[in-house]
Amino acid sequence: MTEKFNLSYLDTVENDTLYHLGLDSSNLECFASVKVVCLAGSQDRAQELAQKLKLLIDKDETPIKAAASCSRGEVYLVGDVISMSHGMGTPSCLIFLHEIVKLLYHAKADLPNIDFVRLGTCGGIGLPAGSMVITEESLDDTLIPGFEHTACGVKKRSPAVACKELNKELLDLAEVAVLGKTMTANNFYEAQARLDGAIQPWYTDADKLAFLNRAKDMGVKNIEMESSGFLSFFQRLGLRAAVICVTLLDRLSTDQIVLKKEEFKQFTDAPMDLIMRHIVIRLALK
Ligand code: R2B
Ligand code: URA
Repeated sequence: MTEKFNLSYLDTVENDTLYHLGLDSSNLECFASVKVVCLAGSQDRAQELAQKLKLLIDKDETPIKAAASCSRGEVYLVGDVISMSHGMGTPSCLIFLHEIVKLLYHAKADLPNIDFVRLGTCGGIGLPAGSMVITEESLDDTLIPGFEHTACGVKKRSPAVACKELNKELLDLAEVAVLGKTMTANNFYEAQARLDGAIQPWYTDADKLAFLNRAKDMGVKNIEMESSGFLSFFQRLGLRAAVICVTLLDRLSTDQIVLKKEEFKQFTDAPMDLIMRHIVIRLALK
């Protein structure tokens, strides 16, 4: 279901407030030639990627400054690439998606030719920690495909399928990556069938494994908290979007993430390295 990108109804809004970005629709010319938007959950990773991009694109190592920053998230602009944070969970992510697409529209950027890529962390299902997963399609936390959202008091389900062309471009560049389905959960604990939350679960370890194995048999490779809303948002607009996540643990073995700082960095560097290789091609950099 594509509602197609048509934001001309926003032209009647005199000075459109992008509240969570701390901007409005004036003076956005610097974003007009954006070609790739990278989104990470945390501000730290968005900043780290921006700093790496500055070295890659501008050959400059001086500390990066945010183009937009408020307490909720940060946007960095490096050459024709945005690196920004979207917070944890689909509700937070969707706010930033609405506002970044509005920003790019007001900046007169070429939206149909922009790649929107989420770089995230996740739990793997039957994959060792440190595996890179590219999402083909997302399911909700009851294993129903797509994303259910409420609009004006009405619940609707939309498909959440990644852009096939963009996925192929990323897979061709990745040294090792798995393509598969992703389960998007509304919570890190019970919705991901963890047994170590603050509320004693009604389900047993056997129930948890039965659920995770059912997901595995359906082709689910990983579990995170934003991809279904993310992919369905861009699919509704008919824009190019993909999700690359690195697994921090194998959920068939454990619920707890116990990683050394260096391991976490090594794991989360992998999706950044992949998107940078993609950016070199998209921006025709040498
Ligand atoms: C992955 O990691 C976060 C939870 O720890 C969440 O944003 C996600 O999708
Ligand atoms: N993020 C999640 O949402 N789940 C995990 O298990 C790890 C990271």
